[in-house]
Amino acid sequence: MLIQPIDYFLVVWFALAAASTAYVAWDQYRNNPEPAVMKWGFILVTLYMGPIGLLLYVLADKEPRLGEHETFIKPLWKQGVGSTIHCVAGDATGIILAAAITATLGLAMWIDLIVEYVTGFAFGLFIFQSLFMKSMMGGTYWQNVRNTFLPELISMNFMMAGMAPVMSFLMMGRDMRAMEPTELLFWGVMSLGVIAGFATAYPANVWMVARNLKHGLMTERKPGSRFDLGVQDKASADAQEQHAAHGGHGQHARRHGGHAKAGRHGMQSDATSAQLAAVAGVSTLALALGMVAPANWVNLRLSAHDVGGAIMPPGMIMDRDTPAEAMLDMAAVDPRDVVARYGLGVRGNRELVPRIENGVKVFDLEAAVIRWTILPGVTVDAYAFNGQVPGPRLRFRHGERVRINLMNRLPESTSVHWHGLILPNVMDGPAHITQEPIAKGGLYRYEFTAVQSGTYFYHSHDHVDRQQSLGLYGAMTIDPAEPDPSLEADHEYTLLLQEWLLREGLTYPAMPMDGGQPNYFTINGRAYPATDTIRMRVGETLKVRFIGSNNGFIHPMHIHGGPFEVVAVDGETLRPSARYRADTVNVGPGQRYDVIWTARHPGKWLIHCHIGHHTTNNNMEMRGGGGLMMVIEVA
Ligand SMILES: [Cu+2]
Repeated sequence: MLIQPIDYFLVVWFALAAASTAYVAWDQYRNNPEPAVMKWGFILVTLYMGPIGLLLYVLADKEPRLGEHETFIKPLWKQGVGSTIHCVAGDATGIILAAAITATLGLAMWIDLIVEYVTGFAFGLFIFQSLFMKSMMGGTYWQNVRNTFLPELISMNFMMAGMAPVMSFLMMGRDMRAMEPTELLFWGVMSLGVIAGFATAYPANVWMVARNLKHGLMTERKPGSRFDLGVQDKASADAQEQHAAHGGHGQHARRHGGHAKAGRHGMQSDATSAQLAAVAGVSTLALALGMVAPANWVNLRLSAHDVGGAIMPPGMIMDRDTPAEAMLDMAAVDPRDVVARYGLGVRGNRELVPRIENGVKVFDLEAAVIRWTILPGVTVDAYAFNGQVPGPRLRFRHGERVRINLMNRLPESTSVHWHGLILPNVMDGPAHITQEPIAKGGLYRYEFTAVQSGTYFYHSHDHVDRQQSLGLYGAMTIDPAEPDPSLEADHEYTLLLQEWLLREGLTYPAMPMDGGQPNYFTINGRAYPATDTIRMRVGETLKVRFIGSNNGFIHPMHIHGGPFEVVAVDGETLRPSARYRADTVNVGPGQRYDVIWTARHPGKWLIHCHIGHHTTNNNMEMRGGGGLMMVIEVA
């Protein structure tokens, strides 16, 4: 699925690559007089390098006019291209196949790289060089293996020196979909890797062609074939010329059906042992650098099974020691897990009507991934109970028996904690402490009797910093057995707070750490100006239940228009003598404050967090503010 701009770019890229490859294949077989192994080399490399492969083909290899191939391909830079194409076709095919297989098997990145190198080298040497070239080079298969070993080693070393860092940094980068062969991004990284590998292998290939260590481009006009010019003398003359142009490699003999002698097949290299040792040595150093250096910055011990598919927030510190679990904790919600989408018409914190079964109030909760609208045109991918953020408000009375069935439809395990309640330990909820986490697709039944009253809430207690930050929480209002008139008001509003981190269309759990800082803030799942407006009249009272469902930040919640009276803290009703007046309460994670505010004068009075950044939407004010802000309109 296309979830990032890069995905659209890649669709276009691979469409161009397919078109380029089709053209090169068609043109090679229809118009270009060269051996099949080179035709295949260009076809494969164009598949991997897209339009760049096509460019190389047209500029260096495609016969410009009938009968000119022999002279056209003579320049050294073109011979170098041919030699590199030949190497890359074999090596890259091996590397890409190995990468797809090792990723599917879930091997660690560092093992991937070694397997890729060995497979690429083997593919290049045993298949592309020795097997396919044998018919042209003559000699036995093993003679070919021996003779091509050193040039193949040098070329492969440089190629992998360019390709390995591209794979390491991009696969273990921010968007680790690049580790999954089922994702377009994986193939995009392979494409870019091959292009980098081609560039790093090219200079050595030019040198090797110049020194007659490797073949460059060749012309083949088999008598009677469509490429036979029918002018034997001219062809022979061209062949001789071509033969001389790069030291000769048995082409002349081949055309006449003969075979060159075993050994160097007429290629007499003038490279000295010292030169060969120097180039091979530097190629090995480059290889080691390309394979090992990225391990300074990225954790190459991880595999596609560990972190494949995770997309990390910009600015998160990821180093060579960052474990997979830390990455998964902060990863974006996968938009493909979204099961339902809700607009501004759907509210959170709606009271859930229970069923009564044998005198027990039964609530059904289902956790799933939804797309939730926090502002006009701004949506988050949330973990939500019953398709709303916050989850539904559970209301029951002191003394009642309550059962909550929790169905887990999240892509990960979960559990629920009933914050502040006195209940049997096994019903308390912390995963791995009092219960096994509820697996994906699992159902768990919580049951207890309410022995308290006041403002409480429930929230996820499995990977809390991720799940609660993504929206897994809801209010619990427990009414006292006997109503207390001093705690009642004309209006009541329950207010649950949350921070969000939304970037480039992806939602990450907001956390007080690098890369996790929030840029959106909501009251009951909406950011101002999309928050509710409370309407009341002068002289009326408003009871606000502040709930610290936010789990990484403290919000000093302030009401304009004069002080309120704090009547309950953390669900505990304060004795009348302990109640106090204030105009701001610090609502920290887990805390609750019940306050009663009186409308003294008509007008628009604000409830808002007193941290300025928390009353902005992505650092912008809209209609006087944003985020944790709402209006009390007093008539
Ligand atoms: Cu705040």
